Amino acid sequence: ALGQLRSVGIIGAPFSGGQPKDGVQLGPDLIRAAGLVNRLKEQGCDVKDYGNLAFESVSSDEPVGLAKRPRAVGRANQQLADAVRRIKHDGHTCVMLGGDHSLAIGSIHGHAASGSEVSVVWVDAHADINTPLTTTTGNIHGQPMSYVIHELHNKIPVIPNFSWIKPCIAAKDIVYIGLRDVDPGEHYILKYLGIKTFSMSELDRLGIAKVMEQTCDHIFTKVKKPIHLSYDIDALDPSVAPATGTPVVGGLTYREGVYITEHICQTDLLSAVDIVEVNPKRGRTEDEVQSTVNAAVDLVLGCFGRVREGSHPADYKMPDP
Ligand code: Z70
Ligand code: MN
Ligand code: MN
Ligand code: MN
Repeated sequence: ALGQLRSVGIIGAPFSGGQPKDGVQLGPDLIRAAGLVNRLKEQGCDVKDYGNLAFESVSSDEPVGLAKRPRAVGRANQQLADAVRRIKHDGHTCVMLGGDHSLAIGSIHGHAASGSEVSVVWVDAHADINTPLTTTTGNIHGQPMSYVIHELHNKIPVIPNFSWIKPCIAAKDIVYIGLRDVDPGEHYILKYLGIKTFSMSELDRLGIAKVMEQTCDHIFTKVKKPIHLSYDIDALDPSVAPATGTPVVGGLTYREGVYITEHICQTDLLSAVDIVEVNPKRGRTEDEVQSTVNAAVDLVLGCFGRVREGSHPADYKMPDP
């Protein structure tokens, strides 16, 4: 990682329509305010901040079936997909700051549209693979994977503002890490498609180092595709990242969470990252908000070469007395 020039393009997506709780749209500016851009530069990255997307409000957006706010979610993701495609075209590793996890639809779609096929490492307490027909909540942040997986295409009904979405990921090119709150329909889909999953139970059994080895073994079985890392902050334990819409006990430690990013960084195949579901309005204290935001920043830094052993520039000159 050290001394290697990494070019990062940041896009903010202040969108909350994939779930009901206010505040998650504040994530991008909060993560920037914690110093993300400068800290990336300090560790040797070239950084271009593309700013925040501006999402127009959708006047009439009644549910379609159970799916809530489908027109707003579809349109926001179309804008995001265009932005991610442009950032990839400009030659950067794309960092998408959400916003809720419905934004993975556009982020993955734009990433996949920019070039070759990609593999997805999904780090989350939740599988977010409900279809609009298996969902019990109607929240589209619990569904993004279902829209981008080839094998689920014939299970997806027509939804307004979703017709641009073409499935672009194969089930075999997906690995989940951190699962501990999976709906019955989602569990069926994961088994039915044979998707590789490391739930918190597997992580307890194997330890994070073996989980990451096996994650890479799985996604590198044939060709080495660029990696899309979609990181829901609620994968981390609520003691580390409490300011999120759906905290679930028994999550990743800070160290496990950062280790995932360090290992993915070392593959040199990281091509796009999502950091989603940071919601300052869900923190009960300022400390809870800061802990969550700092964790989000450290995950991004880990993606781009930060190592805990420390580092030094190649031309470091030891001072003589
Ligand atoms: C549930 C659903 C979810 C995040 C909640 C929950 C999904 N499976 N994702 N919080 N980040 O609504 O489909
Ligand atoms: Mn989640
Ligand atoms: Mn590996
Ligand atoms: Mn999620």
